[in-house]
Amino acid sequence: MFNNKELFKTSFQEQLVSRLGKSIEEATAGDIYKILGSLIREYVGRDWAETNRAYKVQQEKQVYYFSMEFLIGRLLGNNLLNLGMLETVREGLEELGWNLEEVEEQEPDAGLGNGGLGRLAACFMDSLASLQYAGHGCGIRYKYGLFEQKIIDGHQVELPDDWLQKGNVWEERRADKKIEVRFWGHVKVWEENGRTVFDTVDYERVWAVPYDVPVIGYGAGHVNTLRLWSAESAMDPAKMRVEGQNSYYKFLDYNRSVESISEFLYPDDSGYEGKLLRLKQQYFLCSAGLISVLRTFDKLKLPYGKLPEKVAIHINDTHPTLVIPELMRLLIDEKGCGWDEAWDITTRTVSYTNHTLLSEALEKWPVGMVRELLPRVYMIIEEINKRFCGMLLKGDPHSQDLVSRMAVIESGQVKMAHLAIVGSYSVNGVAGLHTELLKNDVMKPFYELYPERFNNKTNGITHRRWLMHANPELSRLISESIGTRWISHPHQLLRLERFKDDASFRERVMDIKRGNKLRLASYIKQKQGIAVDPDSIFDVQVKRLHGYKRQLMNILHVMFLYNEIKDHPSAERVPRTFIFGAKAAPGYYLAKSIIKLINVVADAVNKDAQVNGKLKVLFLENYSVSLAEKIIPAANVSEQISTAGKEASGTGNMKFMMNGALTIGTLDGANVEMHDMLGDDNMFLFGLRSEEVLDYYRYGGYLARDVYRQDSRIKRVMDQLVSSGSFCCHEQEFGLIYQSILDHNDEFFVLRDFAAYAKTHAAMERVYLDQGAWASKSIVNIAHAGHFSSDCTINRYASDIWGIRPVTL
Ligand code: 26Q
Repeated sequence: MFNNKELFKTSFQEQLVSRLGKSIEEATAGDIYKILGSLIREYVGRDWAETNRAYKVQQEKQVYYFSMEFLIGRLLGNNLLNLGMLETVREGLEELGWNLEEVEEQEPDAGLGNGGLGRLAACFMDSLASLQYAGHGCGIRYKYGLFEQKIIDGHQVELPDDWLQKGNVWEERRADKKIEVRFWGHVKVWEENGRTVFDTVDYERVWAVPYDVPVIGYGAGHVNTLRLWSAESAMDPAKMRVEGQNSYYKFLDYNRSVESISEFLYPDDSGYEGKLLRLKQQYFLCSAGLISVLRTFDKLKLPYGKLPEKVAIHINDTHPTLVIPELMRLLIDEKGCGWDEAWDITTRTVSYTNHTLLSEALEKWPVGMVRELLPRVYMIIEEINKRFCGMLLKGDPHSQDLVSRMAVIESGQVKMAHLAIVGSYSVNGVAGLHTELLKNDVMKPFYELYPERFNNKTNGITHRRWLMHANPELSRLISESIGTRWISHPHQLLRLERFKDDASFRERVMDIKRGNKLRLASYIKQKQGIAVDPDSIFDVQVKRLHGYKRQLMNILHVMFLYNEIKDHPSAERVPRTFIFGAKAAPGYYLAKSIIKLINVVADAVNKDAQVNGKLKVLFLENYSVSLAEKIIPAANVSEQISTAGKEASGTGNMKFMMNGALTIGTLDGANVEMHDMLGDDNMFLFGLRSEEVLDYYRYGGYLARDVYRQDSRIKRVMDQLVSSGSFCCHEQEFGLIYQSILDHNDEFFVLRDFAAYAKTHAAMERVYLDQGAWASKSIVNIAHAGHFSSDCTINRYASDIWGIRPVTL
C-alpha cells in the first residue's frame, strides 16, 4: 500500500473518512498526522508479530535494555524512512495538497529523557532493530516528559510537557500483560522442609501496565519492542466499604501515590536527587520488566540455569541496578533456586554501562529508605554486601580499609555503582578515555579485583536519524557520489575522502550547508524575529547546561569578541552567529543563571547596531531532539569544550561531525577518538589535558584570581558580569557566576583555558576565510563519521558483551 502512491492516496482518504468523517479538504494537519501514524502503526503490525514469532520459534537469545530514559523524539519521519516509504508518502501527500514536513511537525517529541544517556538508548533501539538483533527496550511511560522550557525575560521557566495530551499513535496498551509490583510490607521468615522461606506481608500492590511501541528496523521487516510501563491502581473500589472509616480517603491517597510513580521524569542529569519517588520508579521499572522477561523465558520450558544463554539484561547506568537484587529475589523466593545458583545466574545475565565519573552523580540511597520501601530486596542487598566483604577480607585480612571503600553498603548508604559492578559480568565505559579513567581512578579497586569485567564501548549515534533524516540533501549527495552501500555499512563513508580536493564536490557540500543554514535562519526569524546572516559562521553549542560543559566559557568569549568589535570598529571580521540551546535542571541555580547571562548578552549584542553584521547571539528555547535535527545540519562549528576528564563521551560531537561541522574542543570523551581519526588538521583542539586537570585537583597550583589579574581581556569580561555597564541588568544578577569563578576558584578551569580557547577561535576564523580549505575539512569529518554510527557500537556490544547474532526472519 505504501509502495504504491495511488493506493496510498486512496486508502489514506478512506481512513480519513471512516475514522474522522472528514474529506481531505476538511482535514487539519493534526488529522493528517494522526491518520498517517495509525496507518503505519497498523501496517507494521504484521511484521511485528512475525518478528516475535520468529524469536520464539528460533529460541534466540533476547537482549533487554533497561533504562530510566528513552529520548526518542518524533517517530513518523524515521519510521517512514526505515520502512522505505518516505518518498511514496511524501509525493502522495503532496498530490493531496499536504507537505510531509509540516505533518511531521504535528508530532509531539517523546521527551522521555534528559540528555545523552536517554538519547543513546534511543539510538541503540534503532540500531538493534536495523541490524536484526533481538533487542528490546524496557522503560517507563512518563505521563510528562522532560519539562518544556520557555525563556521569559531571559530566564528559564519550566512547563509540564504534556506529550500524551492528544494520544500516542505508536503505542499499544497491553492490559493483558499487566504485572503486579509490590512495595513496603514486612518480611516473614520461617523454615520449611529444611529450607528458609521468605514471605513479604502487608505490602502495597501496584499494577504495571505495559505500553508497547514498535521499533522498526531499516529495510528488513524487523520490528522490535520498546516496552514502557505505566503505573495503575490495583485497589478494588468495591472492597472499600468493608475497610471501614476513612477508607475513601485512603483510597484517594493510594491512587494519588500510584499515579505519581509514572508521572514524570526527574529533570536532573547529574546531581543527586535522593527522593523516595525516584527509588520507587526505579524498582517499578526493574520489577515489572524482570517479571515480564521471566514470563517470556518460562515459555521456553528450560531450567533457570539456562537463563544467561537466552537472556541478557543490560542496565543503562546504575538507575536500574535493582534488577540485580530483584532477579535474585525472583529466582530464590519464586523459582526455588538456592543462593549460589541464583547468584551465578544473575551475574551471568546482567551487564552494566557507566556514563559518568562525576562523584555527585554516582547514585547512593539511604539504607533506611531502601529497607522500608523494599524490605526483601534490602535483605538481599545486605546479603550480597556481606558475602562480598567477606570475600575481600578472606583474600586479605588486613584490608579493612579497602573493604569499606568497596562495600555495597557503607556509612548508611547503598552504593549503586558498587552493586552494579559486583552483580554483573561486564562493566563498560562509553569512550576510551572514560574507560581508562574508570579503571585507573574512580573504580580502580574494582578493576584490580575483576579486570576481565571492564571494557570500553565508545558511544555512537544512528546515522539514519542524524544524517539520512536530518540532512536528506547531504545524504543524497553522498549516495550519488559513493553509491548507497554506506547506508548499511556506514564505514563506507570513508570513500568520501577522495573528494576532499574536488572543487565541485566541495562546492556542493557548502551549498547544502548553506541551504540548511537558510532553513534554520527562517526558523529563528519566525520564532524570535531576529535575522541572522546565512554567510556568517554558525557556531553552535547545544546540550544540557552544566558547569563542566562550560557554556560559561563560550559566552565569556562572546563578550570578549563584542568588546573587541567595539574597540576596533573598523577592523575586518568574519561575521559570526553563536547559537546556544540548553535546559538546566530546575534546582541548579548556577546553570539557570548562565542561561540568563547568555540571554542578556544576546539582547545587548543583537540590538547594538555597531556590531550588527559581525556578531549575533541566539538562545533557542526548548532544546529537544526535533530541534537538534534542525540545528545540527546547519552548524559550521561544533563546541565540545568540557573540562578534560569530565564528559564521559558526548554524542552531540558525533552528530555535528556527521553533518560536516568542524569541532572546537578539548581532549575529552569521544573527542579524543575523533581527533585520532581526524588529526590536528581537521579539528581545533585546545586546553588542558585530563592528566593536567587531575594534577591540579590532586596537587593544587591553580588560582583563578591570578589569571583574572594577569589577563586584561578576562578581567574585563569578569568585571562586566558584576557592573551595570554594557551587559548587566543589576549588579547582583550574576554575582553567583562571578563568585563561582573567583571565590570558589573556578572548579571547571574556565579562566585557565580561556586564552587557549580564544586563540583557537581566531585560528578557526582564519581557516573559514578559505572556503575551499574549510569544505575539505568538512568532507574529511563526514567521511570519518561512519565510525561513530551506533551500528558499529551495537555490533560490538552484541559480540563482546551480549553474545548475540542477527536473527534472520
Ligand atoms: C540520578 C539520580 C537522581 C536523579 C537523576 C539522576 C540522573 C539522571 C540522568 C543522573 C544522570 C543522568 C544522565 C546522565 C547522562 O546523560 N550522561 C551522559 O551519557 C552520555 C551517553 O553515554 C554521554 O555521552 C555523556 O558524556 C554523559 O554525560
